[in-house]
Amino acid sequence: MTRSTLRTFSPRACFAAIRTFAFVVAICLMCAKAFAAPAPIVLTGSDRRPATSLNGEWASIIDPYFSGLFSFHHEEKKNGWFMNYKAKPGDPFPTEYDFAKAPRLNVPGDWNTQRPSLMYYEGPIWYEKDFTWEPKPDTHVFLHIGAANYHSWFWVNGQKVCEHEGGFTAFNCEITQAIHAGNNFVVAAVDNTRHEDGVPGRETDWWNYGGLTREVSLIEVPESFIDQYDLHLSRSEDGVIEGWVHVVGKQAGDKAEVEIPGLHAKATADIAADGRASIHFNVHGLEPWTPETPKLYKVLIHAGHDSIDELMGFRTIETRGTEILLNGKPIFLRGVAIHAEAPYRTGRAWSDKDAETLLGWAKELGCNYVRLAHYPHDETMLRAADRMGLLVWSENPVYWALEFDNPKVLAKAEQQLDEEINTSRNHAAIILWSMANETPNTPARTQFIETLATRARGLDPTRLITAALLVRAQGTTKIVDDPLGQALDVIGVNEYIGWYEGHPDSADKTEWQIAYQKPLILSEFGAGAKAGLHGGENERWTEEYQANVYRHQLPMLNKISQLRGMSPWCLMDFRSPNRPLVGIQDEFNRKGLVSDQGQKKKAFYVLQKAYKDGSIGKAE
Ligand code: GCB
Repeated sequence: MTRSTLRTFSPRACFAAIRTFAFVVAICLMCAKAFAAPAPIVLTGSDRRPATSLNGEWASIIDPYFSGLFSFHHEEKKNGWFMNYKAKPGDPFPTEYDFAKAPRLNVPGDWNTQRPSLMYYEGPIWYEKDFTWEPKPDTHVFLHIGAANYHSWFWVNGQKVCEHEGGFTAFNCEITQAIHAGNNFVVAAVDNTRHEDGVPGRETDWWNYGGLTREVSLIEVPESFIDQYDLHLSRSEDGVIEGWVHVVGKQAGDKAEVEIPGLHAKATADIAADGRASIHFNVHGLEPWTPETPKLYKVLIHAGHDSIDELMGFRTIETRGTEILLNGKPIFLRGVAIHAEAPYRTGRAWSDKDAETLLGWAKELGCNYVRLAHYPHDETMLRAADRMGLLVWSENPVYWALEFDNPKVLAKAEQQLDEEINTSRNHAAIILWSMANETPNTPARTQFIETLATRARGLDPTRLITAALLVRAQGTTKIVDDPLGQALDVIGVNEYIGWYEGHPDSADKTEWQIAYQKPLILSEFGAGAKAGLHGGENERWTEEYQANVYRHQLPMLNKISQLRGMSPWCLMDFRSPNRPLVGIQDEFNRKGLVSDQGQKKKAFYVLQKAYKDGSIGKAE
């Protein structure tokens, strides 16, 4: 042993080290206790349950210095200063804020488009709403949040009820112990700061809309309740619906029951010790869900005193070689990519009207499919897709470069993937779970996304796994050989020939070399155009240029023998801070086929013609 190691192990030093360690542990435990709150849960089909809406006006306080959240300077302000908004007699501090006098923000809604001073705001904003409540005996009450971008904390009557990270998935915080009869108040802190170790990370090509961007409500369920379920048409047995219903707090003798009155079919199953009841039953005369006939059935799910009245379609999706089979038949996915940007008013989309307008344009284009980029869209959009007959690619927000070697980042991506799948798994419209978009080809990235793909398959073996990959070029040949392709059922590929590289007619000379004998979806191509700007077909930003890019892309794509679908970028112009070109972009990505004000550009009609006359997608 050297002198210095001996010194390290002297009894005095040891004692000091133990004391420091104990002190650090104590501080950590205190912090953990102060910040601890039960993890939120997923409730499948929460929009089908009776709920008390908390939508509408909420009081708001802007907190750019995070003083309300993390002030360690004043003991009294620690850990959510603003949550104690009702000053108590004897409070050592004068109350320096008052939600009653604070300006209002609408929920649902991003804050950016509600107040000009908030357009560029990134940081926390505090929300508060009063409500009254009449509790029923033996129930659980959940605060349902459709989405809060990005990190959020919730208190009910001053008691912390949950914390959530991830801006595009729904979650439910149990508030049974915090809520009481009569007047109550809920306080939320929502922070849209971007982080290197976030999912997505610091850089995206869309506006970082903050706030309670989707609906908020109170959901009351019986003591024993159905939290999740999965019902789908079997791929291996004809005319069989299978899946499971999961019950929390099952009581002795409880059974789960699934009934489809329209098919005179009913299944009853025992609930196992883990709360899960396996469902498997024959149905006769089922009309499978297709884009042409998007038949939805009323499905009644019961367990104990709990019941959910669902509306579901049934179909199968699988691959065979390079084909995609919907209900056993090859299909070509005539699609378009869509951001959750609200038409006309801009901002984050959330309403039925937003969904119907966007998907209505997709139908008008002749689509049977949409890529809902680059994060999970809301239930409203998915319900509309079910109703309107549009197949869906649903996407986890693993976008561009993340900290792929950071296990915490993987955990965040996994959590969002779980929430996405567990929330949306009963939508007939969804056929593809996309793990990622345009991620750099590194071993850490490949391992990260393979882990996600395995997890997604474990959670839902009935759908196809995809990701939008980058391609590499050798002369005029585009090569798709990203090793991630091995983990996918369907290869997605983005390319911008004629926009970020070459000219529109460069597509004519382009050959494709694809390392995988799997179906391929051209998940993005496109070009920018300002609606109403006209000029020559080689003059950038004009509608003519964009239409020209589409005219040259389509024949090139038709030559890719394993092409089974496409979703050009994109349906509608959307806000992005990366697009500052004055007079043209004005902070909008202008690759939409429709402007944010609903003007259809020339390329819309080029694509519409190809989709409608069948000149693209001969595979069908
Ligand atoms: C891409 C991205 C998409 C961008 C688009 C563009 O490759 O996937 O998010 O918005 O390109 O317009 O550059």
